[in-house]
Amino acid sequence: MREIHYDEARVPRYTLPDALRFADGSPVDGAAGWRRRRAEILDLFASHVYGRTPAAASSPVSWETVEEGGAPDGVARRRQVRITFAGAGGVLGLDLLLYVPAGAGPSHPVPVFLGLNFGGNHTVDADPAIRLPTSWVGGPGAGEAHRATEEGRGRAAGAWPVRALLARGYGLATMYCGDAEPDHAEGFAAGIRGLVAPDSAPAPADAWGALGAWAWALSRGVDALQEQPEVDATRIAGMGVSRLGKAALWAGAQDERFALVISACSGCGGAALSRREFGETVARINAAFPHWFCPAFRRYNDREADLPVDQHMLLALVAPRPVYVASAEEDRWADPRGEFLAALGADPVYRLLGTDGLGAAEMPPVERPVRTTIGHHIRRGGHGITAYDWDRFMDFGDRHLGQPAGGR
Ligand code: GTR
Repeated sequence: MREIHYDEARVPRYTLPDALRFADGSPVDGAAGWRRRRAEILDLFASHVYGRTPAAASSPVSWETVEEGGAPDGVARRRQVRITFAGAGGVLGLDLLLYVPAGAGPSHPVPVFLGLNFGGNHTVDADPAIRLPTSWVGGPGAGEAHRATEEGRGRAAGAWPVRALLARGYGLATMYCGDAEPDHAEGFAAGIRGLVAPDSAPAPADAWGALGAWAWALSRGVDALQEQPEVDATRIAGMGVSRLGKAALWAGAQDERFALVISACSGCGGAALSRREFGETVARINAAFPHWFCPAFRRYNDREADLPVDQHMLLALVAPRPVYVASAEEDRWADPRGEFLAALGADPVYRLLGTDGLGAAEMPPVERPVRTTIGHHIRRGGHGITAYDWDRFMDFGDRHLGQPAGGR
């Protein structure tokens, strides 16, 4: 495996595949041509990177409100919805936690940020009414039993500014990624992938991976949000950080019901260009996380130049809907420059579709956000998500989804 490095001088010369040329070399002409090229690119990502989302995974899905109440501090309403998928191999439950401002209702539906969380909905806020996940959990405090505990309440609150979102008129919806698939190499058996195809070993080259399963969960979240009278389902922003930012981009690429898509520090297999080979590489990610991508993606270990796509094309699949790429200065593993260059690489598609694309030709200085239809910032600090990131995401939401009434 090629050595990992952080040296611009060692970035190879590369040519990105042209998003605006069909596989046969002919140029894409206008918006109608882009629809056809879009389908081609979507298929390439399914065949070579994330795997195909099986049609059998789209239904039947049902929803049930399992808990409702006022929270937090009386400024909002909380609702917990159990999303149930019944497949050939059994039943899978996803718990959606929704907060909306107290004034939201059928005559005043609000835009919502929807994102998966890493440790369970109860980690997002100390609110004692949040249900603990019953699925496998990893990370600190999970113990050998891998079960969520009371101690985990609010542990990830720093990554989820619930009150700030509500104060600006937004709702927040979140689900635990492990409900859809526990994040470890054997997790598929307990998740949607195992449920849909219980006996499909060995997996075909284009079989979906965990990122596909998490993207699927985000779309099931949209299904459920469409049923909530306080939610404006035409204004759902799909978001995620790191591996869940990769999943958010893949969800937003496939599912055009996401009005806006945000990734933070999503790096390799997310917003960063694979061909730069800077920081985390294809070979390294496939070795460390063999369950994330489809088996075919391994063909590109140390052979990034052979990929029929690169990640600028994933961002382009969101076009003309607004997409935001957030990076962090010290997060070199995720290659911030490669993330910016992917945003720049998506620009011609956004412009073809009549938007203002990315309003920067060079990588902007730290904490100078770009708010055109392709949004971007690089903030101080390291890997993760901060209040600074969220403030910029809300600014971007105000600009592109329309400032929520009741917001500032
Ligand atoms: C890292 C992984 C990255 C990123 C990150 C995360 O270990 O190499 O691709 O996804 O995890 O999810 O925090």
